[in-house]
Parts: sequence; C-alpha cells; structure tokens
Amino acid sequence: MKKLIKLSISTYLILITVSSFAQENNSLELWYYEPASNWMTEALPIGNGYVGAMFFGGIQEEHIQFSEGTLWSGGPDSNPDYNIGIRKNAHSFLPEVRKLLKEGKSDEADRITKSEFTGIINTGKHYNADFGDYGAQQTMGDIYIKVGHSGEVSSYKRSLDIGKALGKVEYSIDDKNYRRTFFGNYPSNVMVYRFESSVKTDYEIRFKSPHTKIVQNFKDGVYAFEGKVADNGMPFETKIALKLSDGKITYKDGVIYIKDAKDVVLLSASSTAYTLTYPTYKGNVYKADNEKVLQELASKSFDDLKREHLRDYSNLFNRVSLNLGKSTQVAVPTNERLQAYFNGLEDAGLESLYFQYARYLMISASRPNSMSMHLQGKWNNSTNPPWAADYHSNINLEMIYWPAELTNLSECHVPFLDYIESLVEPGKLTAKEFFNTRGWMTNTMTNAYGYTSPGWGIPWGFFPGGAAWFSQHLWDHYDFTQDEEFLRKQAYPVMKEAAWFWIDYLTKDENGKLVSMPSYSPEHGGISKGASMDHQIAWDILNNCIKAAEVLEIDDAFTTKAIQTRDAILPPQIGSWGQLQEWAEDVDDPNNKHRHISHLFALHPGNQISTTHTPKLAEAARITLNARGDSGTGWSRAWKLNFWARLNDGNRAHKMLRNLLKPVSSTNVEMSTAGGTYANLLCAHPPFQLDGNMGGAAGMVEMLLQSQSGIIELLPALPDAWQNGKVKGLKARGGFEVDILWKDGRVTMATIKGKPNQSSKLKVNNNTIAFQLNADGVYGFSDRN
Ligand code: FUC
Repeated sequence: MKKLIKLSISTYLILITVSSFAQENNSLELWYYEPASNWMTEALPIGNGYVGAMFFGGIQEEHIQFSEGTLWSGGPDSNPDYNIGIRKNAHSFLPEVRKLLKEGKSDEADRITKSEFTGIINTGKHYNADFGDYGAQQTMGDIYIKVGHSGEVSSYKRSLDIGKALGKVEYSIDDKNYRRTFFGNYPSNVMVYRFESSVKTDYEIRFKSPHTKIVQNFKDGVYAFEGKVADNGMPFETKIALKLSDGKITYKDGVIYIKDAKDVVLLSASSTAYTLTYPTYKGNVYKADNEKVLQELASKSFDDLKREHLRDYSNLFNRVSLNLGKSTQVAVPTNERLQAYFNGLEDAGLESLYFQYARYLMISASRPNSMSMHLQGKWNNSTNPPWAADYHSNINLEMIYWPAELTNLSECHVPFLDYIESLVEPGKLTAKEFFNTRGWMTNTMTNAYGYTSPGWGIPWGFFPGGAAWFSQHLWDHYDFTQDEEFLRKQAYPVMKEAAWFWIDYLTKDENGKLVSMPSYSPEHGGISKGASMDHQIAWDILNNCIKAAEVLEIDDAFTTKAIQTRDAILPPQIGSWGQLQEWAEDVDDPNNKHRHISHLFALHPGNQISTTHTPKLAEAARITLNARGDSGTGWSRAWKLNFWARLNDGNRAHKMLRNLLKPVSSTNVEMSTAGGTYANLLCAHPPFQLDGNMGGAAGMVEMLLQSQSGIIELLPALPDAWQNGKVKGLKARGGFEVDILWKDGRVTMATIKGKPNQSSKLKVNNNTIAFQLNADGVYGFSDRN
C-alpha cells in the first residue's frame, strides 16, 4: 500500500513535468529570404490529405502547383488489353528454371526467367507517360496569380510553419504591406489561399492544366475546369471559389480579374472519377463531390476554415514533441542553416525540425479516404514523373510509412493499409499465373490499377516479397493500436493470403531448408537459389500471422502450416568475411557499395536479428554495413540510420542523420552516392523522393525508443550529441505511449500510458524491469540514483 501511494505521487509529478516540457518547442518553421525558383528543391509543400500543393512565393506572380492523389494515367481505360501486367501461364516455365538452377546452370535459368517472367506493359506515343498503360501519377495543374504592384521590395519572407501547417509569404513595397497565407484543410477537403494587402490591389488569376479541357467556366464567383487525362480519359474537375471582402471581379477567356481588393481568398476543391476498386477503378461522382464541398464552404469564413484546420491538424501534430537541445540557428534561413549544419555546426533544433517535418508531410498527404502516398507523397508537378510516382515495394513505400505508428499518426497509416487490401484480388491472379501458388503477391512496381506482376524488366522487376512486406504494416498497425477488430476483419485475411504465397513458393534446398528459387535480391546481383531478403520477409509474414492467430485464438491447418514453414526457412547465413550473406550463395563482394542492403531486412524493419537474441548475426550485419559505407541515395542513407540504431550504435546513427541532411541541388536521377536534402528539406534521392524524409524520422525514433523485442527500450541508441533531451508522445508496440526526459545520457523520468493495469517490460539505464500501469493506465519511472 505504502509503495502504491509513493508511486502515484511520483507519477503525478512526472506527468506534470513531462507534459510541461512538451509545450516548449524549438521553432518549427522553414523560412527563406527569396521566392522559390525551382519546384523540386525550393518550393514549399502544403496539403489537405487529398491534394498536395507547392507554392513558390513569387512577388509579381504567385505560382501554386497541385496534384490530387487519385489522378493517374494508364490502366484499363488506356488500353483494352491492360491486364495488371499478367503473362498467362508463365508458371509453366518454373519447373525448368528450378531444375536448371539445381544443376548449376544459372545463366540459362536467368535467360528463361528474363524472357518468360517479365510483366507486360504496352507503351507508345499516345500514352501520357513513359510507362505506357502502367500509367503514372499526374499533376492536375497550376494556379498563377499576378499581383498588380511595383516598386522596391523589402522585408521579404517565405515560410512554412509546420507547427500550424501554414504557408506564408510576407513583404513590403515602400510603406505598403503584403501577406499571403496558404493551407490545406482536411475536414472541408479544400485548399485555402489568401492574399492580403494594406492597399487596394489588382490581381489576375489563371489556371493551367496539361490535361485535355472539357469545360471551363466562371459562374457566381466560382471558376470551374473540367478536364480529362488524355490516354485514359479519366475525368476530373477543379473549382476555385473566390471570397472577397472588397473589390470587383470580372472574367474573360479563362482569366479572373480582380480590381481594388485588400483581401482575396481562393478556395480550391478538386476531385476525380477514380475509385480504388479492382478491376474498373472508376465511378466516383467527382462533380457532385466538388458541389458538396463548395456548398458546405458557403457559410464558412476564412477564419472558420483556419480554425477548423488548426483544430484538425493540432489534434494529430501535437501528440508528439521533441527537444534535443537548444538551437542557435533559428534566426538563419533554412537553406543556410542546412549548409552550416553540414559544415559541422551542431544544430539539434534543425534535427528536431527535420523530424517534425516528416510528421507534417504525413499529416498533409495521408488521411483516411485519401489515396495512399506515393514516391513523392502527394507532391508531383509532372505528367511523366520519375518512376511514375508510383508504389514501389522493395523499400520505398514501406519506408514512406515507417513513422506512421512510431510517431503517433496511426490514422495517417490508413490510406496505405486500404491500398494494400485493394491489391489482394489482382495479386491473387498474378500469383496464380506467374507462379501457380495460392495467396497474393505484388512485385517491385505497383500502380493505381492493380499492377502486381513482375516489372517489365528483370532483375529489377522481380520481387515476389512485395505483398508480405506491405503486410508487415497491417500487423504493425494492430500491434501499435491493439485494434483487434481491425486485425480480425482487415489485417489478418490479407496477411494470411500473403503468407500462402510463400508457403507455396518456397522449395527445399539440398539440405532440406526452404529457399526462394528463383530469386533476385532487390535490384542487385544476378539470379539466385535463395535471396536472403525473400527468406527474411517470408519468415516475417509467417511469424506475424502466427502472432495474429494467437491474438484471435485461431488454431487451424493454416497456423500449423505457417509454423512448420517458418521454422524450415533457411536462416540468415554468415559468409566467408564475416558478412551477412545477401544470397544463399556466399558471393558477397566486400568492396560493393550498392544502395540496397536488402539482406539486413531481418535487422530492420524485421526483428529476426537483434543484438540481444542473435548477437552473432547482429555482428555480421555490422560487418556488412561497414563494408557498404555511409553514403548512398537519400533513402539508402535513411535506412542505414535505422540499421545503426537497431545495432545500438547511436553515434553512427547520428552520423547517418548528418549524411542524410547533406545539402543537394541536383534534380537528375542519380543512383549511387548523391543523396541528401534539398533547401526545402525534402529528401533528394536525387530526384525528390519522400522516403528519405520518412525513413530519417523513423530512424530518429529508433534511436530514442524501440519495442520490437517485446521490451520497451528507452534511449537504445543515444548519440553523444543528444545527451540531454525530452520527447513526448512516441508510440511503442502494445499500444503504449511514451514520454522520456533524459540528462547526461541517462533517463531521469519517463511516463508510459496505455490500458489500465496493462503490464510489460522496460529497459532503461541498462536495467530491465517489469512494470504495470495503474488503474488510470499510467506508469511513471524516475531515476533515483
Ligand atoms: C528503387 C530504388 C531506386 C529508386 C526507385 C524509386 O528502384 O532502387 O533507387 O528509389 O526505387
């Protein structure tokens, strides 16, 4: 009894202290002295979940480019023969390929695989993008707003406040002041752009779209553009409603003229005919959607919309705060700040800004009922973007969603989880035709139309692990939220079908171990009798299915088979130079620096390898990582950050964070070592890919909190640079929410919240202790030494 009282008093104190530090935040602003001149590297991203927009902040003319996640070229309406890439009966060649591999005739096996197992796309000039009927995510268009003023500009500032999700442009001309405020409002599904001035000002507004125009008009203060994507005819509509407190509007030939206005608000609503349903992927009543949005907006003022937005945004964003130490650099524009940091200046504030930016980007681009984020989140200014701005399964899309659960944004995970579910039906056909297995699969590249076949080139396109890796996210969503209904209804059925594929695809090697054959390690090396990543992913999905079945109290033929299969898979192998083998064959080159380190999946995001349970394998992973080096494309650097955190090497992880924040300006596709960060803090592969931003933030969490072992570990990879700090609101598996306060590298206080009386284990300051939450669902730790 005595102890309990003591605990609850200290819990109370901890709650007060930990929550008061939560409020103090380093500045959460990106800002610049100049307008953006480049979309990819300088323009600033805003979004309302559905729409991603970039603003430039030009003085004479504002430019706002935007894209809606469902607008895609390609698919069934671009080609009547489109069939999710399927090559009928490809599996009839499988026995021969396997036989050749067993006989050591890998060149011949490779040749047949390359000719018989490639997916099919149809390309040609009439398609919008290089990827033909596979399609590509599409920009919707650009709004240009000319401002009628002249003179010398002073006090210019272009900024993005990620604490409030507000973009701003401010400047003066003589004694006249101008201010623009931009934001995406999710509850009302609208983008809001306001132009204010201290004197009456004229504007000229025009919308430009690269797509075919169906109708363009202006009625009752609302501009409408109905268009369609040329190759598949996918219709869409974008409307811009104008709200003026003063001034006069006229319209002529696609241009809106505003005269003498001090306050102009543009409300932009967009929708397409796309639906996420196989096989037609269409039928959304896009015009009715917009009509409804605009009707509801009629009674709302700018202030109402801003209030609604702030309430919605802060509900998600404010769940987590991070303070890694003071920053002296808040008064330096972000581009210069990034450069100074790269030159060696310590700037913990920039690091926490980068972390929160990932959360900002996720809240802005991924909300329930919106399309899943793609390689560029929701920001795409092209009809032919790099890699189609699609859904890559061999690292990119998973990485893009890594921070969702860790940083307390479970709701933002939902669009991806729904997308995964939508792939099951087409993915089953693909598994049957290519490999004659049960279950579903998807390969390296996946689009908005169920393309689940191998890519149209091998080796890069051959990656049967996509479905199982995607499905890890379904299990994680349950594991972090403890939403059993989600597990039963949505997650488990999809996970189980992903597991069936592997149960059927794996074959026995000469020692009776199950291997993936034929296989290719993602985008690296030749044909193999067992790519390690496949084995680790198969292990992961089977293991997660087994855990899920325990939760759901299912014990049937499938679970028995899952256990047998998991335990017979060839485990990770250590090779001749102490490395973790990328393939069943011990052929790794110690001088190889390839960006994909797929065979470390078991270390992260898997949990088959750990420093505590499998120290020898962890050491082999360390040897491999050292050999691969600390450079790479943007996402490759971010993944290495996560790996080092899992190896409990905080300083090396921190070095990778610094490497990820290397200033980059190149926008060309570069595949080796050119990765880093643009002036707008978006990740440079190059070109821009959102994965590095998200992987970087996830890795920062892995440095502060890990829970994949079933134990909540506080500060598992703390670098020297972060000896004092505070974090509030991170999530741990088991549905826990964790606050940590630390000093001189030791946890001084921590609070864990969850379900009343829930218990688990905590690793803190080198001790592992069992704990139980009290009746209010709270446990407080304080370091008494
Ligand atoms: C994979 C990677 C590339 C790039 C592309 C989008 O193919 O190997 O580096 O990130 O995805």
